[in-house]
Amino acid sequence: MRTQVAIIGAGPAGLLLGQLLYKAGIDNIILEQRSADYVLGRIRAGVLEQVTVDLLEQAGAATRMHAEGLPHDGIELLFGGKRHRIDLHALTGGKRVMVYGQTEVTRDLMEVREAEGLTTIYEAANVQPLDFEGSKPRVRYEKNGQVHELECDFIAGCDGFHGICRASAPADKLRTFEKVYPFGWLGLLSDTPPVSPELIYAQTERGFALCSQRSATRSRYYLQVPLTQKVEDWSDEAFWDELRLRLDPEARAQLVTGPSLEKSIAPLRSFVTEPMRFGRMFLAGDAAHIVPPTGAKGLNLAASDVGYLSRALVQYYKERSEAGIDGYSEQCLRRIWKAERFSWWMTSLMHRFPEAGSFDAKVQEAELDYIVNSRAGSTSLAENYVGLPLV
Ligand code: RFL
Ligand code: PHB
Repeated sequence: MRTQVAIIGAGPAGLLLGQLLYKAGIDNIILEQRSADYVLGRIRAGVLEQVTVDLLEQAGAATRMHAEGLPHDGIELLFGGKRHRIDLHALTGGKRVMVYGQTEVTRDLMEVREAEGLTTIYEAANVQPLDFEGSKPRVRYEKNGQVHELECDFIAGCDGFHGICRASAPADKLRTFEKVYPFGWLGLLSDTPPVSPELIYAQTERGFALCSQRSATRSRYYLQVPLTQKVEDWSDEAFWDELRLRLDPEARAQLVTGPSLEKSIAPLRSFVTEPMRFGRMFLAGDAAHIVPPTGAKGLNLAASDVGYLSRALVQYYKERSEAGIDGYSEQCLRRIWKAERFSWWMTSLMHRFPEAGSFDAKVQEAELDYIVNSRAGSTSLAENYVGLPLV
């Protein structure tokens, strides 16, 4: 079997790349180790930047998002028991974000891919990128106990943080930068109306909480929890009780609770790999970097990486120029490091750190007070939250 671009991983990065390349007339095959249902069962991100919305449009996968997604013009910061609105729209000259779940983005991309008759090989085992430092890369994989090889011009490693592509890159050519946080997020999804029209990011003495949503009838809430805790330690009742304690009186009164549809704990981490290209293999999305979810940037970075990569590959095939693929890593990393900085900053601002003393707590309070009361402070948050432009 042969294709132009072999894509490893059918998460949002791989599926979006496949669609952008297809639209530009570039042939691709996706290899995914899990089943489609498994991929759709992962409840993750919920906030899309305009850049991501634009790329989904370009990919021809934006119809349902425009019909069902919720454009949001602001977010609220809750601290000292009071909520303060950050007017994203006014502070950024008219930009906004779209609240639409990663599950839905993935489903829409899977559906357009299937409708176009493009190949995705699910449940591909022992996927191995080979010979990417030469001119004829290959990907070996097993399906139903049989070994297959896919020949290609390029390999796109869109296989997430635990994938095989970064692990296959030559160790002496790879640098990693990492910060692990001493807490995780316990998330709960429920068929209950959101507590408030906009997202609430809450900084409290008991720890961080986030009130997010998927629709007018489905909510997503998160609580900062110590890494020592397990999801089994948290009954639904315990979750709702703790969330109430981290809200302001009005939100507490408004909160509608119900049984959880999903509950899970995600550790928080900042991580970057440099470079993102090894010969004819590129890394994109979580395969190359991780951000803590506080800035809502993980899925958006995955989208902007593949936006750059598809542009670079179009340049290669249509204009016979290698300038795009040569500049890919540097171009991505410039945007990634800014999102890493913002996500780290939002995490530091909003969470309770076990090692922090009373001085740190006062500085955190002062910073929050500065942000909501200074136009420069709010603008900086807003500009990063809605997403920096693709350059
Ligand atoms: P994904 O979504 O992890 O997809 C990678 C795909 O590659 C497959 N794969 C392989 N396939 C073949 N062979 C192999 N050897 C393979 N190894 C892996 C996997 O099965 C998978 O289908 O990466 P991608 O596409 O880069 O997308 C990135 C986003 O998923 C991610 O950045 C965000 O979801 C991060 N994230 C969040 N981001 C936010 O902005 N807001 C959030 O609330 C938020 N919550 C989360 C998250 C990530 C989580 N993880 C990774 C545990 C919550 C969780 C729990
Ligand atoms: C979510 O809805 O899952 C979500 C929203 C905003 C974040 C993180 C997660 O910052």
